[in-house]
Amino acid sequence: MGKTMSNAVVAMGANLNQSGLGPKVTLRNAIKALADRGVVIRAESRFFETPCFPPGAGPDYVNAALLIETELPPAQLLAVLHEVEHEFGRERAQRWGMRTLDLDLVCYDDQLLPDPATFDRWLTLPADAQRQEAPEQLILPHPRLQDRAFVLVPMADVAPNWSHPVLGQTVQQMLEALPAEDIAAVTPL
Ligand code: PH2
Ligand code: MG
Ligand code: MG
Repeated sequence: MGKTMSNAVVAMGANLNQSGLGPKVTLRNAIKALADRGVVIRAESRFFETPCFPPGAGPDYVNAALLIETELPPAQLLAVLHEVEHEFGRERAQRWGMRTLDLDLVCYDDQLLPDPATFDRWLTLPADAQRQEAPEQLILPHPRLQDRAFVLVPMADVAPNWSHPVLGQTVQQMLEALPAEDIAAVTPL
């Protein structure tokens, strides 16, 4: 393994059927599609059923996480994720809308993108603004990962000791900071 290899976590989610196939099958097929494109999958989380966020916005999700190893820089890796989303019928319409497949790049080593000031603006964005605004650039780590049990619980399966470069907490520590009921609602399938 060359020193150019990086580790990244991809959060997977789906809450709509696609060509008659349910979210679980879609996630399974998407993992194969990523591997077919040369993405090296180091670890796969369990699959979880999770209540839709925001509550009432749609059916429950199936969520999972992958630890991957790659030579692709973040933007190119993201392009591969978008290709696979497209292959599985994803149409980008509505912020936080329902989706047949969502592949989010959650972290890439300990990189902070695009720069510390921009990251900080997204990290501290008030809740009402989060509903309105979606970043046009890739922000890493994902600015909401520390809030979401449906990201952290699967991530704890594959990268429990990854440490957030700004918050200084591991996945396990961020998870322990969430309300117990949020964690309990994320149920293994
Ligand atoms: N993804 C969203 C919006 N809401 N809710 C759950 N439970 N899981 C998700 O992956 C999810 C969501 C936007 O990508
Ligand atoms: Mg997404
Ligand atoms: Mg998402």
